[in-house]
Amino acid sequence: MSSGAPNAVVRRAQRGDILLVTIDNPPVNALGADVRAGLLAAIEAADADPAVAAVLIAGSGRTFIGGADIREFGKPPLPPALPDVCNRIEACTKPVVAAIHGPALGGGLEVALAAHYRIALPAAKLGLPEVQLGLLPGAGGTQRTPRLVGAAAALEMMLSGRHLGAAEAHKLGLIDRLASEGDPIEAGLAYARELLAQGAPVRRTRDANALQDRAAQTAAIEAARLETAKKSRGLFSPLKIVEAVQGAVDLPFDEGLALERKLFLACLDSPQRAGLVHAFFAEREAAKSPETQSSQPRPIARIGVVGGGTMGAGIAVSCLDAGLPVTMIERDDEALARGRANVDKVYAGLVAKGRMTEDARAAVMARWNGSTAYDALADADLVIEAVFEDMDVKKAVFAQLDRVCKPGAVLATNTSYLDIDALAASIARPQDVIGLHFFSPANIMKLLEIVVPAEVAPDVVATAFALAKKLRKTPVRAGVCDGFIGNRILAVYRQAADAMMEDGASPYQIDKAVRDFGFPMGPYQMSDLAGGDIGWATRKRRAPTRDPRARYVQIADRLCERGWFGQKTGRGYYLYEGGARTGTPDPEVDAIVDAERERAGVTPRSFTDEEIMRRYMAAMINEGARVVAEKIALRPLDVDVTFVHGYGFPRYRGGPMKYADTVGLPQVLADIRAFAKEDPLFWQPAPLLVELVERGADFASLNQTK
Ligand code: 3H9
Repeated sequence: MSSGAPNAVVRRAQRGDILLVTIDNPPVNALGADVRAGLLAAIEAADADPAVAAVLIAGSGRTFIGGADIREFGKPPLPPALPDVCNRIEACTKPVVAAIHGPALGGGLEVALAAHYRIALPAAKLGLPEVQLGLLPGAGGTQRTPRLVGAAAALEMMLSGRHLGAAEAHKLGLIDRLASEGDPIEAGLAYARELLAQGAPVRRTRDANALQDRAAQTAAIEAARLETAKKSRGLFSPLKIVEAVQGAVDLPFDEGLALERKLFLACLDSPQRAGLVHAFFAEREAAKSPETQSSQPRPIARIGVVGGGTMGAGIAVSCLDAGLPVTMIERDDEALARGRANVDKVYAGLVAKGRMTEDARAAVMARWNGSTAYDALADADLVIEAVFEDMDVKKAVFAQLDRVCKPGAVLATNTSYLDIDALAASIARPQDVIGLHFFSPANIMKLLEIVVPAEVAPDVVATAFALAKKLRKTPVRAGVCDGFIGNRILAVYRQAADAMMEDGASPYQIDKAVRDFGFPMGPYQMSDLAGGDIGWATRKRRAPTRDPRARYVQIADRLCERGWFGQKTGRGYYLYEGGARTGTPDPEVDAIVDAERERAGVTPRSFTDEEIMRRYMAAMINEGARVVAEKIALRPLDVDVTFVHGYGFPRYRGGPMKYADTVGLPQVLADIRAFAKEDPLFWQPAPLLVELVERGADFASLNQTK
């Protein structure tokens, strides 16, 4: 695209003496090469044309500009570069106005900041979310924002990545004018005319003076540096953001821009950027399934939840938060009162912290209904069963649902492991039965595994995805198997961890290695948090079908036999004295581990943290490959999204399958083959992994993402 001509994605229209420049690049007006060229050309044309007195930049559709085109990152750069485009906009000799009516994010806000005046409509959302992609604002954002709003506010925006509403942005000084609801272009034109009538000058953000009080700016930067070093452990770009803002305070504008460019390129090259961008696209791809493409969801206005325990209550809160009315079923009045209390306690906590008003709590609780009679679910559009994890108990619930629910109601089970095909086959309407696997606490955790049994109707699957969207969950489509995507893979890498524990690594060393890798907690802390009894029940259930040749580490059973289930019992792998939430290592556990090693005839050896992670990740990746090959996960990216959102996998590494690609599949396979020398049964390479290595391919090749 030559930079002299208008193009299809940047339209120009003369409105009196104002040149209206509209970006029309669906879906979000991202600043791809054509848009950049079009903007540059428009500004040059405006400068050269005596008939133009001012320029108005606007976005078509719902978005002003969603930022740089994320798909271009990691590819050879295409001119013109966005910083140059922004500088050219700022250098324009005629007033340039930006009319912001929707998201103006990242490079989108940077374009607006390069304009001389900004007007925003009520739906505007302004933010610099680059940090969430492992980047920093790289088109002048780190230099212009502090000059406009001061270092503290600029750092807060850039380090949190949060979106500011129009009113807040106005208060902060990020925009000059708030417009009321209406046509953004008309509002922008009126503002531009007003400016012209006043003889308003070209006003460049590079000359703005919010950084004058140097001592205050430096103090704000120091505070941010300390806070970031603590809070953003392991992350690359946040400290670079602080450094760039330091440059804004210390350096002349052009030198600050050069520093920003250098730091931006370092971020762009980092594996964290690749991991985070992968996660961004993966979660959007995962939210699509063959069924959402082919069918329309059924309407969902009323929700039923069977069971008011931890899961049932969490699910109810999640639905209530989304504005849906919920009817909860429990077996007797006492259990129902407990269920209601479990729900109410969440809101009471918010009120106590000042995050919710009493009135708002009352309004939410007014949407909650309870009953001990299933007939109360007669008009529910979707019912989620969250009772005890036992097939007979669940079948009994489903028999009741079959009896009372209206035709077409979606009947969902929140099982973590059980065979949903068998559950569906136990009633007369298997086409309406689906799995909705929430993660605890269900009102907080983002992941929702949508488990698709063989007989389910496609529009029921589409309805489950629509529900996930309403609940602001991150959905992943999973097939039926023991544990679906997440828990099935978890069971395998837990076995790898247990084997290392028996072979000589302490549970505390393993947890630390896993935390240092970027997980918020290690597998034994996680077990203590979830309750060791849950895994114990699963192991007992699986015992009859376990391969008798398979290694079975019994340490967890020894703890459970003592009633040490973790936090809730005051001890598990760790000690939780006086109700503490953070455990301390327990010498008695060390003694039990020693005794088990002896019983198993193992001579303990030492492990480096690196070896621990190699084994841990190899087990996760190998089982991930099986899950993909069996179509339990549609693509490797579905495994990645599951682990990032449900299992604390560090987002900046993209997910286990992305991580495997980063390490290189030949390396992962070589590790597995080396480990197989000790335990060939456990460390059998997944055929898909072998095949990909033989073809010289990677997991990304199976993702078909853009
Ligand atoms: C940056 O700007 C760097 C600069 O500082 C420096 C450069 C030198 N690019 O989320 P949705 C796609 S970094 C390409 O479902 P919504 C998305 O994949 C960037 N594609 O919609 C999806 O595609 P598909 C800083 C993008 O209405 C479709 O658009 N900006 C981009 O719920 C719809 O997306 C950001 O980080 C993009 N920038 O939300 C903002 N953005 O239909 C990232 C979206 O094929 N974007 N797509 O699946 C967002 O936060 C949301 O997309 C937005 C709309 C709020 C804009």
